[in-house]
Parts: sequence; structure tokens; C-alpha cells
Amino acid sequence: MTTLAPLPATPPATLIRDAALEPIAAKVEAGERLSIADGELLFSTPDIWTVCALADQVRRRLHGDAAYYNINRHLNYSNICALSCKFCEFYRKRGDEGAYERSIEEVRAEARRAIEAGATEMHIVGGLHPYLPFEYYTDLVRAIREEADAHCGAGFQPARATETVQAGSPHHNEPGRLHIKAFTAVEIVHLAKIAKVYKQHDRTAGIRWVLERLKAAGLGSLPGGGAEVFDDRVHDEAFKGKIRSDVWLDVHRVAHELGLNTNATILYGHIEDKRERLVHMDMLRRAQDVALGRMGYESMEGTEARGHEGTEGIGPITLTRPGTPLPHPDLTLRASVPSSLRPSPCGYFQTITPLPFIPDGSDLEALPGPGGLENLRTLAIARLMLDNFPHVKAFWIMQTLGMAQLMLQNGADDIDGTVVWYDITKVEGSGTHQETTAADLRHAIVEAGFEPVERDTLYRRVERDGKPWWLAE
Ligand code: V47
Repeated sequence: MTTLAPLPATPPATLIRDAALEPIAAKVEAGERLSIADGELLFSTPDIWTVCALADQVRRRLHGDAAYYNINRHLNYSNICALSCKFCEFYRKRGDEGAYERSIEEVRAEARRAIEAGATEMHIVGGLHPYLPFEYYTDLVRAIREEADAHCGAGFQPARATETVQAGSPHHNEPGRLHIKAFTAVEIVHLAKIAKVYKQHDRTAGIRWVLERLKAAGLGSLPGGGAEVFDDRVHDEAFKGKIRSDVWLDVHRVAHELGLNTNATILYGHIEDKRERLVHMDMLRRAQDVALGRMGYESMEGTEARGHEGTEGIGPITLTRPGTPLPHPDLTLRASVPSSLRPSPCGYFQTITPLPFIPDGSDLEALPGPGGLENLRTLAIARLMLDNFPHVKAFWIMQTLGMAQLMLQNGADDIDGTVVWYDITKVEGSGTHQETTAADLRHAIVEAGFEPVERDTLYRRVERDGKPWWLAE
């Protein structure tokens, strides 16, 4: 392959066709936080390629040529849901044709297959099932954990993995074994209600109760689903009955306090407007300011305190300033502070995944859904606005693998994994079997001009010799 000259740090001014973007380019160069007004300009400018070039600049500053993927399995334990969100094609009511719930033994068998295939992660979500008891969920996590422990010889090399992880890591999830990333914030609140521990006047107590029990059973992190768009108008029109933004953010804050890393999503391209997308991104980065502040990251000097509930007194903490270390499970900031005084454990948001609305089969089917350029621009803007999220994922299942390649060149650094089964959205004609191989993912990444890096759920480099795998030094 021909080697190209390195890109200039900033798109040369002559390539910025819309001069109104120049102040934004200067902020990006300096690693400063963009305002919502900046974001509005990024959405309205006809100069989309400058938007993309700026996102690529940030992406390369954070990750160089690396592009991440993982070997994973998505599993939906049930599609029966008490809610009827208008954008959703996945949910069924009990007794409906196609309604299902997986037994613990079925989940256990799927975990065994995943481990035998060398998977490092199971990503598990489902509907808000009205009848399954709380114990179903802890049993489900425990069953997968038992399989991971019992079959660690199949897809896992314990000796190498144990050597690489520092003692006292705040992440209690055992390294090198199948990682369980499960349950959106919406499901966590539902479980608190099922267990009858959810109290409106002190909702975090019930959330904490649930998360502590799931973590003790083997939960490793939370996926980013269920966020949709943090706006009451959009909420009431498209997903009434679901938790609102403040509750979604509470769940993730409590998870971070318990040392669990989490992800975030934005479901765009339906009835929301651009400003609502930007407010959503702003709320997420403020929540991340809190998480990073707890880890010891410091805000930019001279920045005024923010006036947003729960983040008072915390200024923007960006990761996009040159030389800023990315958060990592074993990162220690302020090493001079004795470990007994460091806030621990500390979880944080790892990844933002912009999810394009797929209308087919939903109550909003008459809407067109976002087009390719809209998807590209939204992902690039997510990279630019979410300056304190280490990773931006182009989820190939919803974006297509071809678009995910393009997105790697315009802000994304991750494309998710081999997936295998996916029921929430379906490509026409594919059913729920939507699998790609690790070789296909690597090929797509190389073709896009990047170095493929297999990661575990916490973005540690994975090395493998066939199916056995371990974490890189
Ligand atoms: O929560 C539902 C969304 C989410 C539709 O954390 C739809 O790494 C588009 O959250 N069109 C589930 N989106 C997927 C998800 C996810 C996927 C990959 C990685 C991660 C991660 C998280 O999908 C749901 C909902 O927000 N969704 N229906 C639809 N018609």
C-alpha cells in the first residue's frame, strides 16, 4: 500500500470553504470546548467536509491510526416490553406472535458458544418485561459468569491475563474473562421497580441497590442504550413512559460511583431537531465532567463553573487538548496522592454511539430516516462536541459496514464487533442473524486506512493465538 504524507494538524485555512468555521477550527486546534451555538453552525454549514476534517483531526489526536473492534455477542433475553415506544420495532406484548423470553439455560448455552468462539464480551439487553422477577436478572448474569469461569481454558489464557492487570484495579470485573455488558439505564430502573426498591423521593438508593447486586453477580459495565434524545418534548411524543434524561443520567452516575464503566447513545433522525441533539450531547459531556473530575482530571483554567444540576462548580474537562491522557481502567492521575485518599472506584463514559433512526416496522415508519450525509455529519459533530468521551462508535449494524468505514475517516475510532445475533433493528431480509467475522472487520478497517486493534470491553488491547486470548502488556 502507498504510504501517504501525514495530515496537517488543522485543515489549512484555504481548505475551509465556509469562513464562519474558522473560529471553530481554532478552538478544535486548541482542544477547547465547543458551544451549542458552534454545534448549530456545524449542522447548518454547507461545508460538511470541513466539519469532517475537524472531527478527523480530533480522532487522530486521540487514537492516531488505531481503529477498534471486538469479538462479541449481542443477546436479547426477551422482546416483551411494558412500553410501546413509537420508534421501536423490537417490542412485543405477551402472547403476540414472535414474543419470546430466553430461559437461564438458553442464555447459559449462548454464553458457552460465545466463549468457545473466543468472544471477549456479551452485550445483553431486553424489553421491560412486566413479569420476570428480579432474581431472573441476577441469575442470568451469574450463569454467564459461571460459564466464563468453568470454560476459561476454551477462549482464555488466565496466566497471561492475570499478569497484566495491576492489583487493586478499581474494576472488579476479572480481566481476561468474558465481560458482561448488560442492561440499559431504562432496564436498571425497571428492575428497581420490580424489586420494589425504587422510591421517587430517593431514586438513586434503588438504582444503587440493583447495580450492587448485578455487579456482585458479575456485571462488568452498562451499555449506552435507552438514552434516545434528552428532551421532554421528544420524550412525550416518541417514547412516553420511558425514564427521562435526569433518571438516565442518575443511573450512569451511580454506575460510575460503583466503578462500572458505561457507554452512551443518541437516537437521532426522527422527530427531534438539531438543537435537541446538541443539548443531548451537552448533557452527556457535563455528566462526563463529573466522572472525570472524580478520577482526578482537572478543568481548564479560568473556565467558569457550570450551572447544570449535579455539575455545579465543575468546569469543562476535555480530553482533546494535546497530551491529555485518556481514561483507562488502570490510569492513575495524581500519583503523589496516597492510594488510600484517591477516590475509588471510578467509572466513566467510554463511548458515544450515534444511532441513526431506522423507521422500518415502527410506528414512525412514514418518516424517511436520516440519509448518509446526515449520518456522517452527526457522527463528526458528536466527535467534536463530546470532547471528553474517549471513543466514538460507528455501530456497523445500524450504519452498515461500508458507512462505518467512511465514519472511521470522519471521527469514529470504533465499529463494535462480530455481533452475531441482533434483534433490535434488522437489515431487510437478514432476520436476527447479523454476523460478521473478525477477519471482515479487520479487512474493512485496513481498507479504510487504519490499523485494526482488537479491544476488550474496557478498550484494553487483546492479543490472541486463535481462540485463546489475553490482554496486551
Ligand atoms: O436503546 C431502538 C435504539 C438502542 C431503533 O453501548 C433504535 O456499546 C435506531 O444502545 N432505529 C439499542 N435505533 C442499541 C444500543 C447500542 C448498540 C451498540 C453498541 C452500544 C454500546 C449500544 O437502539 C436502543 C434504542 O435507543 N433503537 N429502535 C430504531 N428503530
